[in-house]
Amino acid sequence: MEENEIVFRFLDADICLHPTALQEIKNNENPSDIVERLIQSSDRRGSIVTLDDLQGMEVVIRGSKKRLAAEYDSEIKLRDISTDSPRKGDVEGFVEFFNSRYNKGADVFKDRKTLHDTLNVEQISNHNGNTEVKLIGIVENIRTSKKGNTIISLEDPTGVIPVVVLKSDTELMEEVRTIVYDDIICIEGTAISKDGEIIIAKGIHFPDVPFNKPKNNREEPLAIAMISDIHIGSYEFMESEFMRFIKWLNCDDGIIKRQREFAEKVKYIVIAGDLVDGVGIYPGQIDDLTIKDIYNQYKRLSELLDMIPDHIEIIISPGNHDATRQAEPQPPIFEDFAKELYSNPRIHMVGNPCYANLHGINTLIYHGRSMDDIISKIPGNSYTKPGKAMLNLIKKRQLVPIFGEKVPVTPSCNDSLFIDEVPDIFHCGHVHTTDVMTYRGVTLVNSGAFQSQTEFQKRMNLQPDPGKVPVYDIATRNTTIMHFT
Ligand code: D5M
Ligand code: FE
Ligand code: ZN
Repeated sequence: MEENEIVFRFLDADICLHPTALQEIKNNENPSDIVERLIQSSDRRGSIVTLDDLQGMEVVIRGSKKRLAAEYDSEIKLRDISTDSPRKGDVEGFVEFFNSRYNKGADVFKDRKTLHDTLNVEQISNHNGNTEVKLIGIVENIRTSKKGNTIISLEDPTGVIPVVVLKSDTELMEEVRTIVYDDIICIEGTAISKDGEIIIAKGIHFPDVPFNKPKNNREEPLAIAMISDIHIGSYEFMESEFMRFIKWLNCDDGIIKRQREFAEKVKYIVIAGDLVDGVGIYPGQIDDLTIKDIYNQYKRLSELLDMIPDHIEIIISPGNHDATRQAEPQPPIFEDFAKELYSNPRIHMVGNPCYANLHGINTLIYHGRSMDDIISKIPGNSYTKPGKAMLNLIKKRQLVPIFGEKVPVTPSCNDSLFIDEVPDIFHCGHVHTTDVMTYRGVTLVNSGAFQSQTEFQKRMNLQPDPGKVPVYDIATRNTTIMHFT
């Protein structure tokens, strides 16, 4: 039945149709049946038939072919960090890497009006008497003095200078606890010449994100669903919960209207690593696997993703369980292991980290391995609230602030793990707990997992929070956590 026919049939019956109701009827498998049922079901003369009227008659739920998000073409722009810069693993590579980290941090600080007038270590060392100064540097060392003050050795390309944070300055001491080696910070304080130069700190700044980040004003009724840590192949992979997620995306029978309307908006699924459990990731893993072959793990993943409606685009970034280089930035999952994924045009294989601009929403995807170090080294962080650890990362503008601990890093002449674009969404996984928070217009999302507690996590006393999916509504910029347990 053509659109015109539907409209005229209703007009003949003296009934108006709301355009959204018209769309639903048009897309239904049997439009003429619905039209006649609607006209005959009650006296609607002189009234307007809306989408709610159709819902009331259970017309839309079954047989509707087209979904809201299917009406929109995708808009995807990818910036894959892993292909940004060439590898250089020697000493020279590390020097260039830290120079680049310094320059990127300094650029962010110098963008701020209040931090235009910074000096360098050499200029500060050449002054006389006490002077108020601002200095940008990399933390070379932090120690506590005999009197209980904290001494930070701050380095820039011209030298190193000790910065003293007085024990009595409790507010500043609180900030100091979040500083780690190799952080780039800006110090405000008084430079004093006394047996060599020192700075008494009065303020400490991280590069941070600006207060006045421009708001995105896209209004399309679309959404981005974020998942991670599926761990296919593991005994603990929660297949039935994952199937519930897929059913929801398919708007299957049995879901309530509000949930169905939300599912219809999903245009993108972003997966932030650990798609499969892998093989040989930790000692004895083979006993924890239902699928013991990594090729078959990715094959099963492909079968499951094939059940997701075709109009949804899927962005796949790897984690530490995936088949790719372990050092970060990680290239995409190697093609040889996941041929089915590569041959699917609506699946986009990217590295870790990666910026994915989805309908104007700039999404920074990072698996989140560095959170293990943040949680163990910076007081006040925990596995139950990964949003706080992510807040640390975004304030430092660093995906891997701590070197030489759990996260192997490939140095390059460009510190590609510096967060040089302020994203709309910062999406991590890895810790297997779900968390959503906003900070100065950036939505921080940890997408939990689809794996229940493993023996390893039990021993480590890690309590996962699986089976939940944060979904970001592009028009409202709100994130809703959907439960599939
Ligand atoms: O990581 C799943 C969870 O286990 C995550 O919360 C981090 C934690 N984890 C992983 N490896 C370690 C080590 N070596 N020590 C402490 N905690 C760890 P996944 O990447 O899925 O294995
Ligand atoms: Fe994981
Ligand atoms: Zn992981």
